[in-house]
Amino acid sequence: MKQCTIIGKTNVGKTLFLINFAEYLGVKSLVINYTYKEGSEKSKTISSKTAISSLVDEKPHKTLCIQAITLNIPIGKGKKKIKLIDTAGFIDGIHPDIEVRKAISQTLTIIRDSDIILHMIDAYAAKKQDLPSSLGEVDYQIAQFAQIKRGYAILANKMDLPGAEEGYRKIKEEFSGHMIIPISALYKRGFKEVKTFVARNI
Ligand SMILES: Nc1nc2c(ncn2[C@@H]2O[C@H](COP(=O)(O)OP(=O)(O)OP(=O)(O)O)[C@@H](O)[C@H]2O)c(=O)[nH]1
Ligand SMILES: [Mg+2]
Repeated sequence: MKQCTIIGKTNVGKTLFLINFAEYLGVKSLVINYTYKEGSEKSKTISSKTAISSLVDEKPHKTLCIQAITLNIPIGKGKKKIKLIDTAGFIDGIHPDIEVRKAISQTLTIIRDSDIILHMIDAYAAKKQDLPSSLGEVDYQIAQFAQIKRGYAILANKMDLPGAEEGYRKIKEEFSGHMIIPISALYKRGFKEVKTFVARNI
């Protein structure tokens, strides 16, 4: 099964996207496979509402392990299964907490095995400084190494927030030449375009 991995800085909206994108594709209860840093695995079935309240947070570094779901992507008249993977978010520089550092290194290992990389950037924070999700050095590094993958796209998230349009313009300037899809993980906007991109690359 092809792997599609969501990466990006902490707090940009990766986990909310995973949950709401699954719901958009008709998944009512989510079977989430957790892979922990030390290698153990666990599977849990939860509703999207419960998933949002327990896995999404306004505080950074909520996700500290790999969280994967299997999705059916409609292609022509048929469907193709993919593994959609949510990861621990990056920061610029080195995090003081070893658990966060370990989680980030787990994210790095999974990128190698991925067929599609969805690099999420917070469009609302793109023109702001000092937010955990502000556009930063790590985003330029991701764009550098991830573009060797055929299926690499930037998702400019939080387009529902005031000022995000400006941030989106900045993202387009900074990452010209890359595929950039404006979305709102909260309101499920831009999801059709993401679905088309994924379908084209599996
Ligand atoms: N307004 C708005 N808020 C969003 C959107 N997407 C995510 N958020 C909010 O942003 C915060 C972070 O969302 P998460 O999905 O936990 O972010 P994450 O990238 O998984 O963060 P880590 O797990 O720390 O890497 C939460 O308060 C979300 O409700 C969006 O499209 N619009
Ligand atoms: Mg998360």
